[in-house]
Amino acid sequence: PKLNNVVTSSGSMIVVSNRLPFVLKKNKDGSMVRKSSAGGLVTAVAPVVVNGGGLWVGWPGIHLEHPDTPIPESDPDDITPTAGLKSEKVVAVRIDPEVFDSYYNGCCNATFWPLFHSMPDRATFQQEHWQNYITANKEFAQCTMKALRSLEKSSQQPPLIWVHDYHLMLAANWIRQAADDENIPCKIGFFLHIPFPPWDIFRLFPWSDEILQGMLGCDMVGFHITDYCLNFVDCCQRNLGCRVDRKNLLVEHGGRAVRVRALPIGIPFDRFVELAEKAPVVLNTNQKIILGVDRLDYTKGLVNRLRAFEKLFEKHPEHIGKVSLLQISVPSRTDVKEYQDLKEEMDQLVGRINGRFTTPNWSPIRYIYGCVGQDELAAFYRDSAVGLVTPLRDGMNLVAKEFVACQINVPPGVLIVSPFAGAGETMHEALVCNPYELDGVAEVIHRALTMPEDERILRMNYLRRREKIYDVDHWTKSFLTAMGSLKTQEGDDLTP
Ligand code: GDG
Repeated sequence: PKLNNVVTSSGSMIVVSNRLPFVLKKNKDGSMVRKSSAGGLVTAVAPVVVNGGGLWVGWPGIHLEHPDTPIPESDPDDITPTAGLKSEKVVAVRIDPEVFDSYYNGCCNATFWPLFHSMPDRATFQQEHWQNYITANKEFAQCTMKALRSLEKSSQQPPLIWVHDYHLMLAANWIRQAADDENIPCKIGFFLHIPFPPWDIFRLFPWSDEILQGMLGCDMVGFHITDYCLNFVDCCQRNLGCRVDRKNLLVEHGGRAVRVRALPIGIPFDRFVELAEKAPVVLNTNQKIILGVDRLDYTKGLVNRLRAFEKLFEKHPEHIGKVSLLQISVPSRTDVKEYQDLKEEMDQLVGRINGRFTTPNWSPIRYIYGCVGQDELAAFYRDSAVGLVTPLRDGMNLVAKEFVACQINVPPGVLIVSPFAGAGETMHEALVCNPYELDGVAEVIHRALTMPEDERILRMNYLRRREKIYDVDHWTKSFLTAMGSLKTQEGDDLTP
Protein backbone atom coordinates (compact mmCIF):
# COMPACT_ATOMS: atom_id res chain seq x y z
CA PRO A 1 0.00 0.00 0.00
CA LYS A 2 1.11 3.54 -0.69
CA LEU A 3 1.71 5.68 2.36
CA ASN A 4 -0.95 8.13 1.26
CA ASN A 5 -3.49 5.50 2.28
CA VAL A 6 -1.76 4.21 5.37
CA VAL A 7 -2.38 5.57 8.83
CA THR A 8 0.93 5.16 10.63
CA SER A 9 0.91 3.60 14.04
CA SER A 10 2.83 6.63 15.28
CA GLY A 11 1.29 9.63 16.88
CA SER A 12 1.44 12.85 14.89
CA MET A 13 4.50 13.87 12.99
CA ILE A 14 6.22 17.24 13.18
CA VAL A 15 8.46 17.89 10.20
CA VAL A 16 11.19 20.49 10.72
CA SER A 17 13.03 21.79 7.67
CA ASN A 18 14.78 25.03 6.73
CA ARG A 19 12.02 25.79 4.21
CA LEU A 20 8.31 25.18 4.56
CA PRO A 21 6.85 23.13 1.68
CA PHE A 22 5.66 26.41 0.14
CA VAL A 23 6.92 29.97 -0.08
CA LEU A 24 4.92 33.06 0.78
CA LYS A 25 4.76 35.88 -1.76
CA LYS A 26 3.47 39.37 -1.12
CA ASN A 27 0.87 40.75 -3.53
CA LYS A 28 1.00 44.42 -4.54
CA ASP A 29 -1.82 45.16 -2.06
CA GLY A 30 0.29 43.70 0.77
CA SER A 31 -1.76 40.50 1.09
CA MET A 32 0.11 37.21 0.98
CA VAL A 33 -0.26 34.08 -1.13
CA ARG A 34 1.29 30.66 -0.97
CA LYS A 35 3.34 29.23 -3.81
CA SER A 36 3.66 25.47 -3.46
CA SER A 37 6.93 23.66 -3.92
CA ALA A 38 6.73 20.29 -5.64
CA GLY A 39 10.07 18.62 -4.88
CA GLY A 40 10.35 14.90 -4.12
CA LEU A 41 10.68 15.49 -0.40
CA VAL A 42 7.48 17.52 -0.21
CA THR A 43 5.57 14.93 -2.23
CA ALA A 44 6.77 12.18 0.08
CA VAL A 45 6.40 13.78 3.45
CA ALA A 46 3.38 16.08 3.04
CA PRO A 47 0.78 13.24 2.93
CA VAL A 48 2.08 11.76 6.20
CA VAL A 49 1.83 15.15 7.90
CA VAL A 50 -1.56 15.99 6.39
CA ASN A 51 -3.16 12.55 6.98
CA GLY A 52 -1.68 12.07 10.44
CA GLY A 53 -2.75 15.46 11.77
CA GLY A 54 0.86 16.62 11.97
CA LEU A 55 2.61 19.96 11.74
CA TRP A 56 5.36 21.51 9.63
CA VAL A 57 7.94 23.90 11.08
CA GLY A 58 10.06 25.95 8.66
CA TRP A 59 11.02 29.31 7.21
CA PRO A 60 8.34 30.64 4.85
CA GLY A 61 10.62 32.21 2.22
CA ILE A 62 10.06 35.82 3.35
CA HIS A 63 10.83 37.70 6.51
CA LEU A 64 7.56 38.08 8.42
CA GLU A 65 7.38 41.28 10.42
CA HIS A 66 5.05 40.14 13.19
CA PRO A 67 4.99 36.85 15.07
CA ASP A 68 1.25 36.46 14.58
CA THR A 69 1.08 37.30 10.88
CA PRO A 70 -1.60 34.91 9.58
CA ILE A 71 -0.42 32.30 7.07
CA PRO A 72 -2.77 32.22 4.05
CA GLU A 73 -4.53 28.98 3.09
CA SER A 74 -3.53 27.29 -0.16
CA ASP A 75 -5.00 28.39 -3.47
CA PRO A 76 -8.25 26.51 -4.27
CA ASP A 77 -6.72 25.40 -7.60
CA ASP A 78 -3.63 23.95 -5.92
CA ILE A 79 -3.43 20.21 -6.54
CA THR A 80 -0.01 19.60 -4.96
CA PRO A 81 0.21 17.51 -1.76
CA THR A 82 0.83 20.67 0.29
CA ALA A 83 -2.65 21.96 -0.53
CA GLY A 84 -3.98 19.79 2.30
CA LEU A 85 -1.65 21.47 4.78
CA LYS A 86 -3.95 23.93 6.55
CA SER A 87 -2.38 27.12 7.84
CA GLU A 88 -3.06 26.03 11.44
CA LYS A 89 -0.72 23.09 10.79
CA VAL A 90 2.15 25.37 9.88
CA VAL A 91 4.63 27.03 12.22
CA ALA A 92 6.47 29.75 10.30
CA VAL A 93 9.89 30.45 11.79
CA ARG A 94 10.89 34.12 12.06
CA ILE A 95 14.57 34.98 12.09
CA ASP A 96 16.18 38.40 11.95
CA PRO A 97 17.14 39.00 8.27
CA GLU A 98 20.82 39.60 9.06
CA VAL A 99 21.04 36.52 11.25
CA PHE A 100 19.28 34.51 8.56
CA ASP A 101 21.65 35.68 5.84
CA SER A 102 24.70 34.75 7.90
CA TYR A 103 23.20 31.39 8.99
CA TYR A 104 21.96 30.41 5.51
CA ASN A 105 24.33 31.92 2.95
CA GLY A 106 27.26 31.88 5.37
CA CYS A 107 27.32 28.82 7.60
CA CYS A 108 25.02 26.50 5.60
CA ASN A 109 26.02 27.23 2.03
CA ALA A 110 29.56 28.58 2.31
CA THR A 111 30.77 26.27 5.10
CA PHE A 112 28.80 23.04 5.51
CA TRP A 113 27.88 22.58 1.83
CA PRO A 114 31.47 22.54 0.48
CA LEU A 115 32.93 20.83 3.54
CA PHE A 116 30.42 17.99 3.61
CA HIS A 117 31.01 17.51 -0.14
CA SER A 118 34.73 17.07 0.69
CA MET A 119 35.76 20.37 -0.90
CA PRO A 120 37.37 22.13 2.08
CA ASP A 121 39.24 24.65 -0.08
CA ARG A 122 35.91 26.17 -1.05
CA ALA A 123 34.73 26.42 2.56
CA THR A 124 35.00 29.53 4.72
CA PHE A 125 35.05 29.27 8.50
CA GLN A 126 33.78 32.29 10.38
CA GLN A 127 32.94 32.48 14.04
CA GLU A 128 30.16 34.97 13.29
CA HIS A 129 28.43 32.63 10.82
CA TRP A 130 28.66 29.81 13.33
CA GLN A 131 27.12 32.00 16.07
CA ASN A 132 24.23 32.82 13.76
CA TYR A 133 23.82 29.14 12.90
CA ILE A 134 23.43 28.50 16.64
CA THR A 135 20.91 31.35 16.97
CA ALA A 136 18.88 30.12 13.98
CA ASN A 137 18.89 26.50 15.19
CA LYS A 138 17.70 27.65 18.65
CA GLU A 139 14.84 29.50 16.99
CA PHE A 140 13.85 26.40 15.01
CA ALA A 141 14.05 24.33 18.22
CA GLN A 142 11.80 26.80 20.06
CA CYS A 143 9.26 26.79 17.23
CA THR A 144 9.31 22.99 17.26
CA MET A 145 8.58 23.04 21.00
CA LYS A 146 5.66 25.36 20.33
CA ALA A 147 4.37 22.82 17.80
CA LEU A 148 4.94 19.93 20.20
CA ARG A 149 3.04 21.63 23.03
CA SER A 150 0.11 22.30 20.73
CA LEU A 151 -0.42 18.62 19.89
CA GLU A 152 -3.09 16.79 21.80
CA LYS A 153 -1.70 14.08 24.03
CA SER A 154 -4.22 11.57 22.84
CA SER A 155 -2.41 9.00 20.73
CA GLN A 156 -0.88 5.86 22.16
CA GLN A 157 2.50 6.70 20.67
CA PRO A 158 4.54 9.86 21.34
CA PRO A 159 4.75 12.42 18.51
CA LEU A 160 7.52 11.91 16.01
CA ILE A 161 9.76 14.88 15.16
CA TRP A 162 11.57 14.58 11.83
CA VAL A 163 14.38 17.13 11.38
CA HIS A 164 15.86 17.59 7.89
CA ASP A 165 19.29 18.37 6.59
CA TYR A 166 22.50 20.27 7.26
CA HIS A 167 20.73 23.51 8.09
CA LEU A 168 19.45 22.04 11.35
CA MET A 169 22.15 19.82 12.80
CA LEU A 170 21.98 21.43 16.25
CA ALA A 171 18.24 21.63 16.76
CA ALA A 172 17.58 18.04 17.93
CA ASN A 173 19.55 18.33 21.15
CA TRP A 174 17.76 21.48 22.27
CA ILE A 175 14.40 19.96 21.41
CA ARG A 176 15.24 16.87 23.46
CA GLN A 177 16.39 18.91 26.48
CA ALA A 178 13.33 21.17 26.42
CA ALA A 179 10.93 18.23 25.94
CA ASP A 180 12.60 16.38 28.86
CA ASP A 181 12.37 19.49 31.08
CA GLU A 182 8.68 19.87 30.29
CA ASN A 183 8.05 16.15 30.54
CA ILE A 184 6.63 15.87 27.02
CA PRO A 185 7.41 12.51 25.44
CA CYS A 186 8.59 12.55 21.81
CA LYS A 187 10.83 10.69 19.40
CA ILE A 188 13.30 12.59 17.25
CA GLY A 189 14.76 11.50 13.92
CA PHE A 190 17.15 13.34 11.60
CA PHE A 191 17.89 12.84 7.91
CA LEU A 192 20.90 14.33 6.12
CA HIS A 193 20.31 14.86 2.39
CA ILE A 194 23.98 15.51 1.56
CA PRO A 195 27.03 13.28 2.17
CA PHE A 196 28.51 12.97 5.65
CA PRO A 197 32.28 13.38 5.09
CA PRO A 198 35.15 11.27 6.43
CA TRP A 199 36.67 12.25 9.78
CA ASP A 200 39.80 13.97 8.36
CA ILE A 201 37.52 16.37 6.45
CA PHE A 202 34.85 16.74 9.13
CA ARG A 203 37.36 17.71 11.80
CA LEU A 204 38.41 20.77 9.77
CA PHE A 205 35.23 22.38 11.06
CA PRO A 206 36.40 24.23 14.18
CA TRP A 207 33.21 23.43 16.12
CA SER A 208 32.78 19.86 14.92
CA ASP A 209 32.12 18.39 18.40
CA GLU A 210 29.07 20.60 18.80
CA ILE A 211 27.66 19.36 15.50
CA LEU A 212 27.93 15.73 16.57
CA GLN A 213 26.42 16.47 19.97
CA GLY A 214 23.52 18.23 18.27
CA MET A 215 22.82 15.29 15.96
CA LEU A 216 23.15 12.79 18.80
CA GLY A 217 20.16 14.44 20.46
CA CYS A 218 18.13 12.22 18.10
CA ASP A 219 16.92 8.67 18.59
CA MET A 220 17.87 7.85 15.01
CA VAL A 221 20.07 9.55 12.42
CA GLY A 222 19.57 8.64 8.75
CA PHE A 223 21.88 9.04 5.73
CA HIS A 224 21.53 8.01 2.08
CA ILE A 225 24.19 5.28 2.08
CA THR A 226 26.21 3.11 4.47
CA ASP A 227 29.47 4.97 3.74
CA TYR A 228 28.02 8.18 5.19
CA CYS A 229 26.74 6.22 8.23
CA LEU A 230 30.21 4.79 8.85
CA ASN A 231 31.81 8.23 8.48
CA PHE A 232 29.41 9.59 11.10
CA VAL A 233 30.02 6.70 13.50
CA ASP A 234 33.76 7.14 13.03
CA CYS A 235 33.55 10.88 13.83
CA CYS A 236 31.50 10.19 16.97
CA GLN A 237 34.14 7.75 18.17
CA ARG A 238 37.18 9.86 17.28
CA ASN A 239 35.88 13.32 18.16
CA LEU A 240 33.74 12.58 21.18
CA GLY A 241 35.17 9.24 22.34
CA CYS A 242 31.73 7.58 22.11
CA ARG A 243 31.47 3.81 22.30
CA VAL A 244 30.25 2.64 18.91
CA ASP A 245 29.02 -0.55 17.25
CA ARG A 246 29.92 -0.43 13.56
CA LYS A 247 28.16 -3.66 12.70
CA ASN A 248 24.79 -2.63 14.11
CA LEU A 249 25.44 1.09 13.50
CA LEU A 250 24.92 2.32 17.05
CA VAL A 251 26.52 5.22 18.92
CA GLU A 252 26.35 5.48 22.72
CA HIS A 253 25.88 9.02 23.94
CA GLY A 254 24.49 10.49 27.15
CA GLY A 255 23.40 7.07 28.37
CA ARG A 256 21.40 6.39 25.20
CA ALA A 257 22.06 4.29 22.11
CA VAL A 258 21.53 6.39 18.99
CA ARG A 259 20.66 4.36 15.89
CA VAL A 260 22.35 5.24 12.59
CA ARG A 261 20.69 4.01 9.41
CA ALA A 262 21.21 4.05 5.64
CA LEU A 263 17.88 5.15 4.12
CA PRO A 264 18.45 5.86 0.40
CA ILE A 265 15.86 8.34 -0.85
CA GLY A 266 13.71 7.42 -3.87
CA ILE A 267 11.49 9.33 -6.28
CA PRO A 268 7.72 9.29 -6.96
CA PHE A 269 8.38 6.74 -9.71
CA ASP A 270 4.80 6.26 -10.93
CA ARG A 271 4.24 10.00 -11.17
CA PHE A 272 7.29 10.38 -13.44
CA VAL A 273 6.11 7.47 -15.63
CA GLU A 274 2.74 9.16 -15.95
CA LEU A 275 4.37 12.48 -16.83
CA ALA A 276 6.51 10.76 -19.46
CA GLU A 277 3.47 9.01 -20.94
CA LYS A 278 1.55 12.26 -21.28
CA ALA A 279 4.29 14.72 -22.23
CA PRO A 280 4.28 15.82 -25.89
CA VAL A 281 7.43 15.49 -27.98
CA VAL A 282 9.50 18.66 -27.63
CA LEU A 283 12.89 17.56 -28.93
CA ASN A 284 12.29 17.77 -32.64
CA THR A 285 15.61 16.49 -33.80
CA ASN A 286 17.19 13.54 -35.51
CA GLN A 287 20.33 14.03 -33.48
CA LYS A 288 21.04 11.97 -30.38
CA ILE A 289 20.64 13.98 -27.19
CA ILE A 290 22.85 13.60 -24.16
CA LEU A 291 21.03 15.16 -21.21
CA GLY A 292 22.33 16.90 -18.08
CA VAL A 293 19.96 18.38 -15.47
CA ASP A 294 21.45 20.06 -12.42
CA ARG A 295 21.29 23.01 -10.11
CA LEU A 296 24.20 25.21 -11.14
CA ASP A 297 26.46 24.02 -8.34
CA TYR A 298 30.20 23.27 -8.28
CA THR A 299 29.52 19.86 -6.69
CA LYS A 300 27.69 18.74 -9.82
CA GLY A 301 30.86 18.57 -11.93
CA LEU A 302 29.50 20.69 -14.78
CA VAL A 303 32.84 22.16 -15.91
CA ASN A 304 34.38 18.68 -16.08
CA ARG A 305 31.32 17.44 -17.96
CA LEU A 306 31.65 20.08 -20.68
CA ARG A 307 35.38 19.46 -21.01
CA ALA A 308 34.83 15.70 -21.28
CA PHE A 309 32.15 16.30 -23.90
CA GLU A 310 34.62 18.37 -25.91
CA LYS A 311 37.07 15.45 -25.72
CA LEU A 312 34.42 13.13 -27.16
CA PHE A 313 34.61 15.03 -30.46
CA GLU A 314 38.41 15.05 -30.39
CA LYS A 315 38.63 11.31 -29.82
CA HIS A 316 35.58 10.22 -31.82
CA PRO A 317 34.92 12.81 -34.54
CA GLU A 318 32.25 10.53 -36.04
CA HIS A 319 29.84 12.00 -33.43
CA ILE A 320 30.28 15.57 -34.74
CA GLY A 321 27.00 16.75 -36.22
CA LYS A 322 25.11 13.75 -34.80
CA VAL A 323 25.15 14.23 -31.04
CA SER A 324 24.24 17.23 -28.86
CA LEU A 325 24.48 17.87 -25.15
CA LEU A 326 21.32 19.42 -23.71
CA GLN A 327 22.33 20.93 -20.39
CA ILE A 328 19.71 22.42 -18.05
CA SER A 329 21.35 24.45 -15.30
CA VAL A 330 18.96 25.74 -12.69
CA PRO A 331 20.07 29.03 -11.07
CA SER A 332 20.97 28.38 -7.44
CA ARG A 333 22.36 30.39 -4.48
CA THR A 334 22.95 33.33 -6.76
CA ASP A 335 23.91 35.50 -3.73
CA VAL A 336 27.05 33.43 -3.11
CA LYS A 337 30.19 34.45 -5.02
CA GLU A 338 31.35 30.89 -5.81
CA TYR A 339 28.09 30.39 -7.68
CA GLN A 340 28.38 33.66 -9.61
CA ASP A 341 31.92 32.66 -10.66
CA LEU A 342 30.73 29.24 -11.78
CA LYS A 343 28.02 30.84 -13.92
CA GLU A 344 30.71 32.96 -15.65
CA GLU A 345 32.95 29.95 -16.20
CA MET A 346 30.11 27.87 -17.68
CA ASP A 347 29.00 30.69 -20.00
CA GLN A 348 32.53 31.03 -21.34
CA LEU A 349 33.07 27.30 -21.74
CA VAL A 350 29.78 26.76 -23.58
CA GLY A 351 30.65 29.66 -25.86
CA ARG A 352 34.13 28.36 -26.56
CA ILE A 353 33.09 24.76 -27.31
CA ASN A 354 30.14 25.85 -29.44
CA GLY A 355 32.37 28.32 -31.28
CA ARG A 356 34.84 25.55 -32.00
CA PHE A 357 32.46 22.90 -33.37
CA THR A 358 29.20 24.53 -34.49
CA THR A 359 28.20 24.09 -38.15
CA PRO A 360 25.41 25.96 -39.96
CA ASN A 361 22.98 23.15 -39.09
CA TRP A 362 24.17 21.87 -35.75
CA SER A 363 25.54 22.98 -32.35
CA PRO A 364 27.21 20.65 -29.89
CA ILE A 365 25.75 22.22 -26.73
CA ARG A 366 22.26 23.54 -26.05
CA TYR A 367 22.50 25.33 -22.76
CA ILE A 368 19.45 26.38 -20.77
CA TYR A 369 20.23 28.57 -17.76
CA GLY A 370 16.83 28.39 -16.07
CA CYS A 371 14.12 26.06 -14.89
CA VAL A 372 11.89 24.02 -17.21
CA GLY A 373 8.38 22.72 -16.36
CA GLN A 374 7.87 19.16 -15.10
CA ASP A 375 6.17 18.06 -18.34
CA GLU A 376 8.98 19.36 -20.49
CA LEU A 377 11.55 17.83 -18.14
CA ALA A 378 9.82 14.43 -18.41
CA ALA A 379 9.88 14.72 -22.21
CA PHE A 380 13.63 15.49 -22.11
CA TYR A 381 14.26 12.50 -19.84
CA ARG A 382 12.15 10.26 -22.10
CA ASP A 383 13.60 11.29 -25.45
CA SER A 384 17.30 11.51 -24.62
CA ALA A 385 19.72 8.79 -25.66
CA VAL A 386 22.01 9.28 -22.68
CA GLY A 387 21.45 10.62 -19.14
CA LEU A 388 24.73 12.12 -17.95
CA VAL A 389 24.98 12.40 -14.15
CA THR A 390 28.56 13.24 -13.26
CA PRO A 391 28.76 15.04 -9.90
CA LEU A 392 32.11 15.31 -8.15
CA ARG A 393 30.20 14.49 -4.99
CA ASP A 394 26.44 14.20 -4.38
CA GLY A 395 24.39 12.87 -1.45
CA MET A 396 22.13 10.82 -3.71
CA ASN A 397 21.10 12.57 -7.01
CA LEU A 398 17.45 12.30 -7.94
CA VAL A 399 17.99 13.21 -11.59
CA ALA A 400 19.54 9.77 -12.26
CA LYS A 401 16.40 8.13 -10.85
CA GLU A 402 13.95 10.42 -12.66
CA PHE A 403 15.78 9.74 -15.94
CA VAL A 404 15.30 5.97 -15.69
CA ALA A 405 11.65 6.35 -14.58
CA CYS A 406 10.91 8.35 -17.75
CA GLN A 407 12.78 5.98 -20.12
CA ILE A 408 9.60 4.36 -21.43
CA ASN A 409 10.59 4.22 -25.10
CA VAL A 410 11.83 0.92 -26.54
CA PRO A 411 14.71 0.62 -27.04
CA PRO A 412 15.66 2.86 -24.12
CA GLY A 413 18.67 5.11 -23.58
CA VAL A 414 21.65 4.68 -21.28
CA LEU A 415 22.37 6.16 -17.83
CA ILE A 416 25.90 7.25 -16.97
CA VAL A 417 26.52 7.96 -13.30
CA SER A 418 29.44 9.08 -11.16
CA PRO A 419 30.60 6.74 -8.38
CA PHE A 420 30.78 9.80 -6.13
CA ALA A 421 26.98 10.22 -6.06
CA GLY A 422 24.92 8.14 -3.65
CA ALA A 423 22.96 7.00 -6.72
CA GLY A 424 26.19 5.41 -8.04
CA GLU A 425 26.05 3.00 -5.07
CA THR A 426 22.74 1.37 -5.89
CA MET A 427 22.16 1.88 -9.63
CA HIS A 428 24.40 -1.03 -10.53
CA GLU A 429 23.41 -1.37 -14.19
CA ALA A 430 24.34 2.22 -15.08
CA LEU A 431 27.66 2.90 -16.80
CA VAL A 432 30.09 4.38 -14.29
CA CYS A 433 32.62 7.12 -15.01
CA ASN A 434 35.02 9.08 -12.85
CA PRO A 435 34.29 12.77 -13.54
CA TYR A 436 37.85 13.73 -12.60
CA GLU A 437 39.25 11.68 -15.53
CA LEU A 438 38.02 13.48 -18.65
CA ASP A 439 39.29 10.94 -21.20
CA GLY A 440 37.52 8.18 -19.31
CA VAL A 441 34.24 10.14 -19.32
CA ALA A 442 34.55 10.72 -23.08
CA GLU A 443 35.10 6.96 -23.62
CA VAL A 444 32.10 6.05 -21.48
CA ILE A 445 29.89 8.50 -23.42
CA HIS A 446 31.13 6.87 -26.64
CA ARG A 447 30.30 3.44 -25.23
CA ALA A 448 26.80 4.60 -24.26
CA LEU A 449 26.21 6.06 -27.74
CA THR A 450 27.25 2.82 -29.43
CA MET A 451 25.73 0.31 -26.99
CA PRO A 452 23.70 -2.49 -28.65
CA GLU A 453 19.93 -2.35 -28.18
CA ASP A 454 19.61 -5.60 -26.23
CA GLU A 455 22.18 -4.46 -23.67
CA ARG A 456 20.38 -1.12 -23.29
CA ILE A 457 17.07 -2.88 -22.72
CA LEU A 458 18.53 -5.28 -20.15
CA ARG A 459 20.28 -2.56 -18.16
CA MET A 460 17.32 -0.18 -18.20
CA ASN A 461 14.85 -2.90 -17.16
CA TYR A 462 16.84 -3.66 -14.04
CA LEU A 463 17.35 0.01 -13.21
CA ARG A 464 13.66 0.82 -13.59
CA ARG A 465 12.50 -2.21 -11.62
CA ARG A 466 14.64 -1.21 -8.63
CA GLU A 467 13.55 2.45 -8.61
CA LYS A 468 9.88 1.45 -8.88
CA ILE A 469 10.12 -0.72 -5.76
CA TYR A 470 12.40 1.58 -3.76
CA ASP A 471 10.45 4.73 -4.50
CA VAL A 472 9.92 7.73 -2.28
CA ASP A 473 7.00 6.16 -0.40
CA HIS A 474 9.28 3.28 0.43
CA TRP A 475 11.81 5.77 1.78
CA THR A 476 9.28 7.42 4.09
CA LYS A 477 8.10 4.02 5.22
CA SER A 478 11.71 2.96 5.94
CA PHE A 479 12.22 6.10 8.01
CA LEU A 480 9.07 5.45 10.04
CA THR A 481 10.08 1.82 10.53
CA ALA A 482 13.59 2.80 11.63
CA MET A 483 11.95 5.12 14.18
CA GLY A 484 9.78 2.24 15.38
CA SER A 485 6.73 4.21 14.25
CA LEU A 486 5.41 1.95 11.53
CA LYS A 487 4.75 -1.72 11.87
CA THR A 488 6.28 -3.51 8.87
CA GLN A 489 4.13 -6.15 7.29
CA GLU A 490 5.48 -9.63 7.02
CA GLY A 491 7.63 -10.01 3.92
CA ASP A 492 8.40 -6.29 3.67
CA ASP A 493 11.97 -5.86 2.52
CA LEU A 494 13.39 -2.49 3.40
CA THR A 495 16.88 -2.85 1.99
CA PRO A 496 17.52 -1.87 -1.64
C1 GDG B 1 19.85 17.38 -2.47
C2 GDG B 1 21.16 16.58 -2.52
C3 GDG B 1 19.82 14.52 -2.92
C4 GDG B 1 16.19 20.19 -11.63
N1 GDG B 1 16.06 21.01 -12.68
C5 GDG B 1 14.75 21.18 -12.88
C6 GDG B 1 14.06 20.44 -11.94
N2 GDG B 1 14.98 19.85 -11.16
C7 GDG B 1 14.68 18.95 -10.03
C8 GDG B 1 15.00 17.53 -10.43
C9 GDG B 1 15.28 16.88 -9.08
C10 GDG B 1 15.80 18.04 -8.23
O1 GDG B 1 15.51 19.24 -8.93
C11 GDG B 1 17.31 17.97 -8.01
O2 GDG B 1 17.58 16.94 -7.12
P1 GDG B 1 19.04 16.34 -6.91
O3 GDG B 1 18.93 15.13 -6.05
O4 GDG B 1 19.62 16.04 -8.25
O5 GDG B 1 19.94 17.48 -6.28
P2 GDG B 1 19.91 18.57 -5.05
O6 GDG B 1 19.02 19.69 -5.38
O7 GDG B 1 21.34 18.93 -4.85
O8 GDG B 1 19.33 17.78 -3.75
C12 GDG B 1 20.99 15.36 -3.41
C13 GDG B 1 18.57 15.36 -2.70
O9 GDG B 1 18.85 16.50 -1.88
C14 GDG B 1 17.45 14.55 -2.04
O10 GDG B 1 17.85 14.00 -0.81
O11 GDG B 1 19.55 13.52 -3.89
O12 GDG B 1 22.17 14.60 -3.42
O13 GDG B 1 22.24 17.39 -2.97
O14 GDG B 1 14.10 16.39 -8.50
O15 GDG B 1 13.90 17.00 -11.10
N3 GDG B 1 12.72 20.39 -11.87
C15 GDG B 1 12.03 21.11 -12.81
N4 GDG B 1 12.65 21.87 -13.74
C16 GDG B 1 14.00 21.94 -13.82
O16 GDG B 1 14.54 22.65 -14.69
N5 GDG B 1 10.69 21.06 -12.80
